[in-house]
Amino acid sequence: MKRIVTIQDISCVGKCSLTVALPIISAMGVEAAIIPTAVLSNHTAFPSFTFHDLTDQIRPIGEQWKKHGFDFQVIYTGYLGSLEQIDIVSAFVDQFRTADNLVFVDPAMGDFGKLYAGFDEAFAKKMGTLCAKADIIVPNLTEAAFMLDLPYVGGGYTVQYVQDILKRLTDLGARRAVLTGVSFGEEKRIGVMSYDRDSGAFFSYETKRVDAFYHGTGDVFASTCVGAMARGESLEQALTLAADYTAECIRKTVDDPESNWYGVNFEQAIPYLIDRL
Ligand code: PXL
Repeated sequence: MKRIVTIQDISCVGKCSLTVALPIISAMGVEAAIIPTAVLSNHTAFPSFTFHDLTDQIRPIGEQWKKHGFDFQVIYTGYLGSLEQIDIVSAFVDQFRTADNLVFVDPAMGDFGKLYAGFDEAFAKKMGTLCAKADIIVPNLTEAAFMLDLPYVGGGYTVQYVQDILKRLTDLGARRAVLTGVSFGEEKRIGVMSYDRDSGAFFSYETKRVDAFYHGTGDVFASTCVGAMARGESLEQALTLAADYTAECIRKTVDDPESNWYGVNFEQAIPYLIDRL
């Protein structure tokens, strides 16, 4: 059985990070090992939250795992809470990367041109150093702009513009970069575009845009993508499945009169995900 390790926070309410990654990766038939980097009462999009830092646990967990000889087909990092955490997670990547496993970094730190609560430009630059070590990175346009020190452009951009950002992202060091939440000309569609530095190839995939915004969709997307890749799918197949499943989660949420802004009804779309495997 394939095994992923995912390193990110656990927000106890408000479906994101580990509460999304664990069930999705498990449903895909892949083992999910975790390192929780912090425990929060709820994610930081709420007006207040508790935050208990677990930075001091990351190194000793890694040391135990080395002793026991655990290895991982994918190392997937998401939301991290401090500059120090980025350094420690970078060291973990150095320790656990092998010739054939995959380092997948979701630099989860912002949306709509703004960084999440508690982050600043120094944090975004530092996240760029973790992205440099990755095989695949999956920022949105906000995260890309902050890491590259470029102005945020939220819409009305050209394919050329997105391709240029993707090339600049791989210049940071990652072999392949994916931009999520990309929407060209026709605002009724939304999707992803990727660039492979080695082959020079671009790939893009779009779905019908649902006019609603919910928190945690980036984590649903990234978790599905790593699950599919651990199962041996190509990046392009994984991106297609992840985009389709995320869209299905959003549709389920829109259809639920009791849904919330702070998370998607990803659970109700799990049968769809399994059908697609
Ligand atoms: O979904 C990204 C995310 C993860 N973890 C925490 C967050 C957010 C987004 O706001 O606050 C704690």
